[in-house]
Amino acid sequence: MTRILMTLMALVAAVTVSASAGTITGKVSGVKGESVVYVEAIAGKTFPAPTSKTVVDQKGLMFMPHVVVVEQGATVDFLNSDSVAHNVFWTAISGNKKLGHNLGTWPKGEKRSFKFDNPGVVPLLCNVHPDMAAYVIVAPTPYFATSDASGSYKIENVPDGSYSVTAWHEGAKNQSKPVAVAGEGKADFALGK
Ligand SMILES: [Cu+2]
Repeated sequence: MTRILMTLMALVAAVTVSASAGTITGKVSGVKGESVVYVEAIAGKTFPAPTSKTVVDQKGLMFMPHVVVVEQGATVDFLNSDSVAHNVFWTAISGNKKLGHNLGTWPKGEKRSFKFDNPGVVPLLCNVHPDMAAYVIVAPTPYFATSDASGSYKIENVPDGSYSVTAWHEGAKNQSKPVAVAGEGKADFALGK
């Protein structure tokens, strides 16, 4: 009995290990520069809030980085490294105006934090400097990646399964497609306005 149980446990462990080693790779074309690709919410699955902190700085009158992707529930620290005051606000998340928020305005060396509990696209603005803009993409799963400048991306540690995968690029229309992962999955996207 014990031996059977141990064999079963070893089998479960082996399956768990192989299931966590999958990847989704592909290319986003039709747009220039980096895109964000992420696995959409998975029915019946929730994920613990990530503990890693993400920083968006304001430096040289620009948000740095310009595009950042975080997992739902992540906290982003907004810094100000300039000698002028900056503000951070967004009017909506993925078009939902109820999720608009203004973090306020603060001077150099200070930071304000925000926990993004709702997935979607957060277009960051600064009401002191109308030219400043950036994006926080809040992915509903821990399975996301930023493409390189050529559009190639790789999402790692995706368990085997069937997913809806979305590609986002600034100024382009989102595209989602079904992807089956069995160790590997592939999805190419062609984005346009
Ligand atoms: Cu500013």
